[in-house]
Amino acid sequence: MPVAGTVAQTDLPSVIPGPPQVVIGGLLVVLLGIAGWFVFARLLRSPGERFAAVIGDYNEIAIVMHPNPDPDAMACALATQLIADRRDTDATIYYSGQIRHHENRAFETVLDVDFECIESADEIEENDIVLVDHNEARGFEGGETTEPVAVVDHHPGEGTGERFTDIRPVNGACATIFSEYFDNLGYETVDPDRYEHNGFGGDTIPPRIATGLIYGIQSDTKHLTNGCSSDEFTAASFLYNGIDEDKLDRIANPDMDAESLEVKAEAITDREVRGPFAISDVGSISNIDAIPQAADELRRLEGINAVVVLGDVDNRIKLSGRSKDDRVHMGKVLETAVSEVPMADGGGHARMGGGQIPIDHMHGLGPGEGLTRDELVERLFDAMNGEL
Ligand SMILES: [Mn+2]
Repeated sequence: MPVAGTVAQTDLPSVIPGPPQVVIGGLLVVLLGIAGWFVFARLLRSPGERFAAVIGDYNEIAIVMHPNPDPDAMACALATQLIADRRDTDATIYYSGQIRHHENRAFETVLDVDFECIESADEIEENDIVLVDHNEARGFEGGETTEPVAVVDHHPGEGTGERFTDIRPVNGACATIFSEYFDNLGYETVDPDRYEHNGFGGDTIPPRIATGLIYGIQSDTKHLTNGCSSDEFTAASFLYNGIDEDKLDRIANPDMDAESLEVKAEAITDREVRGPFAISDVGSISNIDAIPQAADELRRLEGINAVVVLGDVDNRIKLSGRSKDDRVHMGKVLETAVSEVPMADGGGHARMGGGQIPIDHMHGLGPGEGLTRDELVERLFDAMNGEL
């Protein structure tokens, strides 16, 4: 009997339908359900929400723009800084190279922004890096070994962020992507006049940032005429109310220094035209930006399909070429034309290119034959005609 009693006792839990098992089983189902829902909800989050969540995980981040940043890169850096600020993350913006071209400098001045210029990765104080408008860090010492935590870009490429990557080559500007992020996050634009009088809440986009983003889109898409998707128009419409027209005008049409205008005038007056091609030598100048600006202007002349402007700066001949003729690959033209001169370089894309020749080496160096200035012009014409 005692034996049977013992058996009965030990059997007891399994004989009576065990409430603990049911409860535990039920709890497991509920917990799994909640976990599943969380995973599902995370997957469903918009790119803007995921980007903001990643940024918000850090106390401080470095936002890195590509070398010689353009308005699109600058606008995206400002947008990232705003998202960081709203999550109490300190963000510093860095770039390498220079902020050149008068529109780029006007962007920096009119929007009153503060960027740190670096030459090496050691100068970046924060441990965690976000790349905007490019997907692989370059242009500064140690750039190649940088492993960013997040990457947002519209250029094709292999670069990725450790925790977040959003690369959309279909878009004409990276600022388009950031406009969508703001929309994702429920941010709203605010009329610049109202903003000045009433300040702003935590979900508004300051007009200077909306203005920067629209100019980023405009300048990367030739004012919405080139390389656009419908996303650029959606972004423009989203930003519209928050645009400060006065600031936008000052960025888009900055005052030009007298020398740039004079160089443009000289490039046009002294042009040498052969068929659809023009070359202009503007001589010695001090503002290096004036050469590409003059090339842009010369290319707009009726009947001219490809141009090269050359001028002397700092003991070098600088070349800037433009082409709207599919038969003239400007990068290759410049590369071929300067190939005879030691230490010279030339190259670029089909429609635009640049180059430089040390004036001392025009006469040749070592085995190099060198060439005269007139020969250089002849070589440029020959290259444009496909005769080199
Ligand atoms: Mn861009």
